[in-house]
Amino acid sequence: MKFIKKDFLWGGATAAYQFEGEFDKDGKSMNMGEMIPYIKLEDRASPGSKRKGFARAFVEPAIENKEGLHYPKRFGSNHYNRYKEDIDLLAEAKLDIYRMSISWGRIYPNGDESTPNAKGLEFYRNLLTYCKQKGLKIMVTMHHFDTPYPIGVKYGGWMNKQVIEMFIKYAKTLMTEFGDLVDYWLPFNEINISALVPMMGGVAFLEDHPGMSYDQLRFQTLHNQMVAQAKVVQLGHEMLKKKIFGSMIANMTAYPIDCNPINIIEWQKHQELNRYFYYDMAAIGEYPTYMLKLFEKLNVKIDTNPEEMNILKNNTVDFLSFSYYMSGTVGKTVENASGNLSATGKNPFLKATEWGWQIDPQGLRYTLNDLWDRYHLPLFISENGMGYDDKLNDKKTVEDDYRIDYLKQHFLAIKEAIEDGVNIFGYTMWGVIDLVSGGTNEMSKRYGLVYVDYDDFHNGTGNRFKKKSFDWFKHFMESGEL
Ligand code: P53
Repeated sequence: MKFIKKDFLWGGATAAYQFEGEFDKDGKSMNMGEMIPYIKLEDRASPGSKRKGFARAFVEPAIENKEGLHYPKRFGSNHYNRYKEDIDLLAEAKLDIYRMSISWGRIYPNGDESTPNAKGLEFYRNLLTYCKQKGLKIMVTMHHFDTPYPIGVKYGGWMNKQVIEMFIKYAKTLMTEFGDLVDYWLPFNEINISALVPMMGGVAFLEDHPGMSYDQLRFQTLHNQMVAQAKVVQLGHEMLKKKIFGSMIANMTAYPIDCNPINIIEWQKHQELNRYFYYDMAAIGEYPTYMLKLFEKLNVKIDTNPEEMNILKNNTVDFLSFSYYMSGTVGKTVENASGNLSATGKNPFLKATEWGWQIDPQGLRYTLNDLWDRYHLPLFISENGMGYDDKLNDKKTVEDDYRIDYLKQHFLAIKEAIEDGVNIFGYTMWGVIDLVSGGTNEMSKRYGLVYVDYDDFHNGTGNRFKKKSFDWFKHFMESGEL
């Protein structure tokens, strides 16, 4: 590969609960995402309220079965049955690496079994072996927003310290069974989203904890997952003797809206709270002082002990990975920027996708430089891409020049960051084969190089069609030319 540098890994990413389907096959239990029905667009986001659209697919109460409702994540892209065809496509596009997740509920459906589900192990062994045969390197996410629902019901989810131990048992099984097949491990996808929306990340419900504040719930959930992550790193280093364990954070780069000093302070606090806190926990293994102060202010008391704090401190990650889709703006004078931890404002210099995600390749260069300077750990972009309501044309393809342009600009930004001196070793494009949207449950919010023939209600053949971006990506992989 002439572009960028030798050994840089280019690839694509998916997640089990958006891609596999067959939600109840071969002993698998359900997770929260699979109980959230499709919500009609008119009932969901309106322009400028993308946050509502995002929240609805996660915060909506779980409804196991209601007639007339469609549950998109139960069906995904039917990858469970079509995995060979999918991996063939990834190999044909010449990807170096495939990032996928393993569904906890296929391995330990209730969490507390003493032995793993053989059928679940068999599926992933076949899949991973097939990836290796096709020459792909593999990054596995152990938890991509899919804690088994039975753990939520019986144990109250991640508020319960027993769940940490159940997760470690699951992680140990994965590393024992697949340690020789997997190249990189991410214990948690977007661990910071757990703190924002604990019902999704961790199956933790306020109703189970009368009198508890939402802040207490979400920061305790996050703490327990951070401890679990550090324990996986500890165990993984012992078992596999390699530095292949990373964190994964939904990166929320924002700019100050202007040079008004009050806005700079507001922006600094926003970035501490929404970015640096999580990276610090994973890379340094300590709570930053501003978080301790915030906990005092919010009356949050983290249930922990010296042993846990030592585990956090002594088992920091080997590399930092993050998702990067967009940037935002922050300031006291920005409407929409306060009150909500993740909401950011508009930037007049940027264009946005239909879902209001502001496209900002230079923000990726900025983010890479910022993180490298701060942490001196190798970086990996584990998600990036453009959601678009692609239409299949008469020639059974999609002319997705907008996506090619998005990817090209972001690849150039990575190149610039490397020229700046940043140590980054790979990139996986999100939803490389179309899958159900995490945030909105739509099939029609598509990211892939490959179109999957399902609509929002899973009408369709499920057949795969290469988009124009597929050929573009393949050419890039073969020639190094953008
Ligand atoms: P969708 C919020 C903000 C940024 C990334 O998102 C996020 C989220 C939560 O959805 O999630 C990641 O499908 C996540 C994927 C998800 C992807 O971004 O809502 O790891 O599961 O599909 C894109 O457009």
